[in-house]
Amino acid sequence: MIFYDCSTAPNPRRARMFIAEKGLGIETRDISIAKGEQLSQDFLAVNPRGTIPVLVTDDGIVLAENLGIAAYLEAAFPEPPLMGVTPEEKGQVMMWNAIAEQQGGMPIAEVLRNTNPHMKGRAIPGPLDFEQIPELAERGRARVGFFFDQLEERLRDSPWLAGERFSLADITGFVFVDFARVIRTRIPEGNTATQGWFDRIKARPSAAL
Ligand SMILES: N[C@@H](CCC(=O)N[C@@H](CS)C(=O)NCC(=O)O)C(=O)O
Repeated sequence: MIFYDCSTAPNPRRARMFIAEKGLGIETRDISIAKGEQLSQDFLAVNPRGTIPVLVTDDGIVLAENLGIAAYLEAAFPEPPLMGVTPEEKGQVMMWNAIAEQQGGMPIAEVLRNTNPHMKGRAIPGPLDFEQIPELAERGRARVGFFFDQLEERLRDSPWLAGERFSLADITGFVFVDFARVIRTRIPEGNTATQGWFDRIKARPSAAL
């Protein structure tokens, strides 16, 4: 297998943590977004959508998208389970993963990509160029606040996002909470359940990679 990673970006970090939590060692190639390598002919030949992460299986199947990579690795290497064991857990993992991705990752990206001068004309990842829309950054900020509220409410009742077991949903939530620093946003003071959860994940070896 070959794993296409980018050390500076949040979505590849999610896959990198998942691979580490599975205890797998996979040949890794770093693609520098800063140098524009994701849009090079060589990389577009691997993933025409020009995004990272990508996992190429031993059979040459190309898996872009975190969820595709995670589902494949979970099926091929079931231990330790990271996507739930019982039907209830499996449902909750997918639900909280989607909440973290769509209500955490997306608004943070909306703020960053619509304000950062280096991302002018690159407001959306991928092969097409889109101009920045400042109003989206404003909307994104309000949505990030709501994301932190939702996390705190859930983590006051549950040790992990999907219940009693650490999962893919925690990896996704953790990576985006950490990435919020790029828009100068931290876990709000007083959100002690979220802070405790974050610190427990930060102490895991996979978070240091
Ligand atoms: N939904 C995709 C998102 C992948 C994605 O957007 N990756 C970003 C890095 S965080 C990227 O490839 N950016 C390339 C660019 O900005 O041109 C996934 O979960 O794998």
